[in-house]
Amino acid sequence: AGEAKWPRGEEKIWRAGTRGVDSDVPSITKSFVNHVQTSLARQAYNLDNLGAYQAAALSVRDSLLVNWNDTQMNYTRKAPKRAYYLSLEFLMGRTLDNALLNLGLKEPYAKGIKGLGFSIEDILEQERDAGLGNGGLGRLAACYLDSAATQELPVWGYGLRYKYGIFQQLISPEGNQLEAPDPWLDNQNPWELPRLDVTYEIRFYGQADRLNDGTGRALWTGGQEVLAVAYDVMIPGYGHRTTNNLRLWESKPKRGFDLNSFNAGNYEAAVESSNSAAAITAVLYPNDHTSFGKELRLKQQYFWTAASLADIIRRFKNLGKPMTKFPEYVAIQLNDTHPTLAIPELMRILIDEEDFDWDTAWQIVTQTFFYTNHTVLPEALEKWPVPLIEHVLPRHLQIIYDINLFFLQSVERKFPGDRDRLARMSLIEEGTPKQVRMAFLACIGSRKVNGVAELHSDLVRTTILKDFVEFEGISKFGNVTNGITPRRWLDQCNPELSALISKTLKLEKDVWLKDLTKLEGLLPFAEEKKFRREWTAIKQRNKERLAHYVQTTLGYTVNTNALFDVQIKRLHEYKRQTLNILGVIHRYLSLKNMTPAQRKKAIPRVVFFAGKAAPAYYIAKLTIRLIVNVARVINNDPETKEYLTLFFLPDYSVSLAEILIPASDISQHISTAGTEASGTSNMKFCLNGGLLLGTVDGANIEIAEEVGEANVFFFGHLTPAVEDIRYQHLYHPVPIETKCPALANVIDQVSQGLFGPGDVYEPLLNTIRQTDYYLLTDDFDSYIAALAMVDEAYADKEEWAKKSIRTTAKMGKFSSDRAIMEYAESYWNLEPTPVPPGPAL
Ligand code: GL9
Repeated sequence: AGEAKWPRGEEKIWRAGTRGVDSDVPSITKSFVNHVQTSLARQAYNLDNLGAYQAAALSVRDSLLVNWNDTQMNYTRKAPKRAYYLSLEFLMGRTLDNALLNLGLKEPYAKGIKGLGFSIEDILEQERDAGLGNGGLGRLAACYLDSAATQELPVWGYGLRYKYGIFQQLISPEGNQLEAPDPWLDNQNPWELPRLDVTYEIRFYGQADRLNDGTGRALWTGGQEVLAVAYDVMIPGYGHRTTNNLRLWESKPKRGFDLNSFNAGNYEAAVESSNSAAAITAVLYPNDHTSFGKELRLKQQYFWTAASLADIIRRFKNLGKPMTKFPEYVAIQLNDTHPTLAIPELMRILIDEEDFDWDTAWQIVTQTFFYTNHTVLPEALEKWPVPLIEHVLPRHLQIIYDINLFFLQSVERKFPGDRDRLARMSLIEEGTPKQVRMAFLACIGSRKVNGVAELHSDLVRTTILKDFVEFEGISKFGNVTNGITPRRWLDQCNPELSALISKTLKLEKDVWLKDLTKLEGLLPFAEEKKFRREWTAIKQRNKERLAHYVQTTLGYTVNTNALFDVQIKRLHEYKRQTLNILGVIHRYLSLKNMTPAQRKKAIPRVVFFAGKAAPAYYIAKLTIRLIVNVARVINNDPETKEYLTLFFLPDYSVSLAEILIPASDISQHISTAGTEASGTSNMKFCLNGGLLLGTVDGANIEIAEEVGEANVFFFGHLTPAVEDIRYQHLYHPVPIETKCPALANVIDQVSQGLFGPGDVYEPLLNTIRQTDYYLLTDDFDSYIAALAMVDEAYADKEEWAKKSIRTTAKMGKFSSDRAIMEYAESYWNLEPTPVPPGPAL
C-alpha cells in the first residue's frame, strides 16, 4: 500500500509528541501523579482509594487510546472485511485489572502505585462492575470481544449505554429479594470516550406512505425524532496492540426542549419530550428468558439497530464502493433475536433511500446477517404484537408483511397446497393480537443460523426451526459451541494457578493463554504427588479468599476444610436451584438422623448459592427465600453445622464470580435435560480445576467428552425422554409419595414449617406436586445418588486432585478464541488484521 502523505505540519514534530505512557515505573508514576493533579484536581493530601483508582485508570487509558487509534487507523487503511457484533447486553464487569493484564503492565503499575502509598488490590476493588447484561448471553458477548481483539480480528461491538445496569440485589431479613438501582456511571467512567460528534437521528411513530410509483418505495415522516450519541469503549487484545471498539449508544432529545411550550410558560410540557427521549437508554431490562412485548423495549431495540446500521453504512460508504458490495465488506452477527429489526431496517434503507429494487435489496440483506439462537425455551422466543409495531414503526411493519408475502409464496412453490406448513412458517402468528415471530424473521433474513452447543443446535434444527431446515436445507444451520476468555477466567481470577501452569509447562503465559490446548501438557503432572500438592494448596488459598469474603460481607466463619459446592447463575425454574436446595435439606435431615459417630464420617460440605431473579418472577424469588431461610436454620444447628452450612451471597456479579469460581471443588449445572442451551460458567469452573456435577445438557456434554466421563458427575433423565415424561405428568400423574418418597418427605418438612412458616412456600412446592414441568420428582433420586458419589470421590484427596488437574488440562476447546475463530472463518469470512509495529500515521 502506498504511504499516505503527512497531512499537516511537520511529521517529526508530530512524531516527537507523547504516545501514551512508557512501561517503566517512573513514567507510570509520573503519569499517575499528573492525572491526580490535572484530571482530578487533587493532591496527595486529599486522595482516597477511589481517586487513586481513577488516576490509575486514566493513566492506563492513555496507553489504550494510542493503541485504539493505531488499530482503527490500520483498519481504515487496509479496509478488510469487518464484522459487527450486535448485542443488547455486554456484561463487562471490571476493566482496570483486565486492561493491565492484557497490556502486560500489571507489575509496573503495582510497583508505581505502591511507591505512592496505595495498594493495587485496594485500588482494583474501587471499580464498579459494568453490569450491562443479565447473565450468560451478555457475558458471552464480553468474552467474544476479548477474543476478537486478541485474535486481531476487525470486529466492533454495538450496544446500548444504559444509565442503569442490572439491578442491585438486596436480601431482606425475611429472605426476600429486593431490587435497587445500579447507578454505575455516578463516579464517572474512565473507560468510555464520549463521541458527541457521532450522532444519528432516529425516528419513531409517524406515518408511512407507499409512493405507488412502481419502485416499492415509501415515505416515512412525522412522529418523534431522537438523537443517538456514540460512546466508545476500548477493548484491548491480549499481548499485542490491537484494541477494538465497543460502541454504545445513548439516547437524547433532538432539541433541548419544546420552545413553543416553553414560551407559553408551560415548562413541564416543554421538557416532556426530552424526558421521553432520554428514557430509551435509561435502564437495562432485567428479564432473562422472557419476552414481554413492552413499547419501551421495542424502542430500545429499534433505536440501537438503526443507529448501529447507519454508522456501519456510513463507514462502508467511506470506502467508495457501491452498496451491492456491502456483504463483501460487512458481516453483522445478531446476538439472539433482539437486533432482528436490523433486517427490515436495512431493507428500508436500501429501498426507500438507496433506490434498490426488492430482490437486489433482499439479496444484500441475506448475505450480510448471521443469527445466533441462545435458547429453545418457548417463553423466551420474542414475539411483537402487530399493532405495536404498526404504531411505533409503521414502515417496518409494511416491510415485514412484504417479506412474509414473498417468503410464503416461495414456500408454496416448494410445498404446494400445504396450508398447515404455511401457517406454521408465517412470520405472523394468528391470534388477538397477531404477533411477529422474530426468530423466524431472523432466520430467513440471515445467511447462517447457529446454536451455542451441539445438543442445542440439534434442538434448534429439529424443533423450533425444523420447517426452515426442510425448506432452506441443513447447511444453513450450524453450531458454534460457546467459549470463555481464559484471560479473565483463569489468569486474572486465579493468578496463582496461572503462574503454576506457566512454571509447569515451561511456557510464558502469553503462549498458553492464546493457545489453550497447550494445557494438555499438564496431564502427566497429575501423576506427580508434589505437583498435586501445589495444585491443591492453590485451591485451598482460593477457598480461604472466598471464606474471607463471606466473613466480611455476611459475618459468618466458613469451614475451609469442607467441600465447597457452588451453584451461581440466574434464578430460573429450568436451572433447578430448587432441586439443589431440596437436596441440601435432604442431606440435613440425613445428618440429623445419624448418631454422632456416624456423622463423624460425613464429608463436611459448604454450599454456596448466588444469582438474581427477574423482579417479576415470583416462583424464582420464592426459591431465594427458601434458600435464605434454610441457611438460617441449618447454619445455627449445633448438631450439624460442622458438616453442612450454606450461604446465599447477595448481588451476584462478574466480580463476585471471579472470587467464587476459583474456590469451588464442585459446581452444579443441573438444568432439566434439553433446556440449558449451553451454559458458560460450567466451562469457567472446570478451567479452574473445579469438578462438574450436572445433567446431560448443553455444553456439559461436550465438557464430559473432553475431560472424560470419569471426571464428571452426571445424573438425571436424558433429553429425548423429557417430552414423554411431561406427558405422563399431565395424563397419568403418580402421587409424589409413591414416586419419590425421599423428595415427598423433604417437601413435607418445608410445608410443615421447619424453615419458618410453611404456607409461604406452597406456591413453589405446588409446582413440584402438580405438573412438575421441570422433572424434579423424576431426577431427585439420581441427583442424591450423584451427590453421594461426589462425597465418596472427595474422600480420596489424591484421586480428587488428579481429576481436578485432568479437567483443567482438557479444557482447551472452550477458549472463546476457538469460538470466535469459528465465526470468523466459517461464518463471516474475516481475516486477522494485525496492527503494524510503530506508530500509525
Ligand atoms: C443463554 C442460555 O440460556 C445459556 O445456556 C447460554 O450459555 C447463553 C450464551 O449462549 O445464552 N440464553 C439466554 O437467553 N440467556 C442465556 O444465558 N439468558 C441470560 O443471559 C440471562
